[in-house]
Amino acid sequence: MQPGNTRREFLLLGGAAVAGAAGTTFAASDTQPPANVPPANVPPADAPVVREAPAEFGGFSRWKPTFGGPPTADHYLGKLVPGLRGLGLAPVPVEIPDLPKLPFKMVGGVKEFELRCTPVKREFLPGYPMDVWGFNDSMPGPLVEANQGDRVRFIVHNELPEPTSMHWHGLELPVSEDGVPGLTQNPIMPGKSYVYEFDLHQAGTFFYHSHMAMQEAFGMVGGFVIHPKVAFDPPVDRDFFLIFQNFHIAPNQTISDSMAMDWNWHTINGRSGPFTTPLVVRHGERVRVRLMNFSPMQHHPIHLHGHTFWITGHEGARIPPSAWVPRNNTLVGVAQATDFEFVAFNPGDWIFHCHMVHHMMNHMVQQVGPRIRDDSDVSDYQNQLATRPRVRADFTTDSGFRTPGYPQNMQHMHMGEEMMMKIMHRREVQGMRKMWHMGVHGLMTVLRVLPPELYDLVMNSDEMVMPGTVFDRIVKGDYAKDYQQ
Ligand SMILES: [Cu+2]
Repeated sequence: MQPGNTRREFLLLGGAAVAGAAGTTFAASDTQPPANVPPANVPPADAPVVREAPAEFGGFSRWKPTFGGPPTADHYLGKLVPGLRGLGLAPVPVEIPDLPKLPFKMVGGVKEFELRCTPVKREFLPGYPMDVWGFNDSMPGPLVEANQGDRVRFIVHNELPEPTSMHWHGLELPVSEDGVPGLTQNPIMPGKSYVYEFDLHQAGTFFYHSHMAMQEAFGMVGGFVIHPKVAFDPPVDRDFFLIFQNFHIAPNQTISDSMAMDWNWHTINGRSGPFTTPLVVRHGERVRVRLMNFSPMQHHPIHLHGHTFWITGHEGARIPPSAWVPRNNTLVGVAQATDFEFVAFNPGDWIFHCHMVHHMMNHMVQQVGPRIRDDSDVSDYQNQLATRPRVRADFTTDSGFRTPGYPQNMQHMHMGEEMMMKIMHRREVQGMRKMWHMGVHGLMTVLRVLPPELYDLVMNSDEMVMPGTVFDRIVKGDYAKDYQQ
């Protein structure tokens, strides 16, 4: 890789791409934005398209699907193509959709964090608040972001009705801080607190979790990123963290059956598709996704459409580039984390999902029969039918989809008002196709690769963006042609 002039050219090109806007078909709102909000960069529809010819890296273009290569080359499938940032800078902050970050304060040169182990009501889908356990009233818990070389202190308060213990997964720390009940410490009893303190000499994607098995199944986990002092080369422009989980929650229940072996509710950062918030990036950016699987029992083959990604790290450590593997689907096992990196060269709304078919649905139930124990028989069930009313199967008015079989038979995609508001009225989904949510369930989210002008329109402006307009602009507009000179 020759980062010198080439990288500077790219920075300029990035600026030129933002300035060289193409026409748009968006409907503008009637109201002017407030004085302190700059107007969106949307020129009239007949504005000329001005854009620099895309520079290429060894046959690979950041603006369109290209091979690069040969396979031994730095730029084969975009392998070492840098982001639009310069070399030698600090890493970009991690973005964790739908979850908070854990604040800290400096106390005597130590980064001090506080974690409360708490019951949590987490809305997996609008109208579906589930009873789970987590940290600081969040499930998964808040993201811990720290730097290589930090000394950290965690004050852990147990607000659960039973003992707990905290483990720092993957960290090379003194055994007294490792958080295994009995083996390395006494459990933290209800109402009590415990202090962990250690140095961080590693860098990478880690996590923290209760070391009580059933508590793990209830959701007690959070992400833990340790940044290197200088961003890894090639630098990424965007850095996301996603936590994949499974739960078994029977119809009309809100508590997960942690003894289950199959799982019917699936969440990314505590939400099920289509409530998962899309990852919105600019066309041409280099992107990292740190994907962690904290499902109790099941592994996830993770698939990204429209792009080839490189596996650049695991929860162990950064992988040397000579050992990176290009994939479009990779298996992430239980309690593993994998770092994906790719250049977002292909504009559009791309599904990013687990490929297990049972993980591409939600709240599935058995179609027939009660589950009975071998000391019981079906007459016990039949004698209690009055206490087990049939689930209402009204697809037109049941906004909550509280319906056996949903969504395998896809009877109706009607969404109630609350679900519609919370899913469709988010900045990140503006301009997607009107019925996009039909194809996004369970362990699915969306990667939106938007040309800079459309990115600013969606993410940074107060313009009204009509359903379908951004997608149409990419598919039918001039962008594809502009970038494929
Ligand atoms: Cu899966």
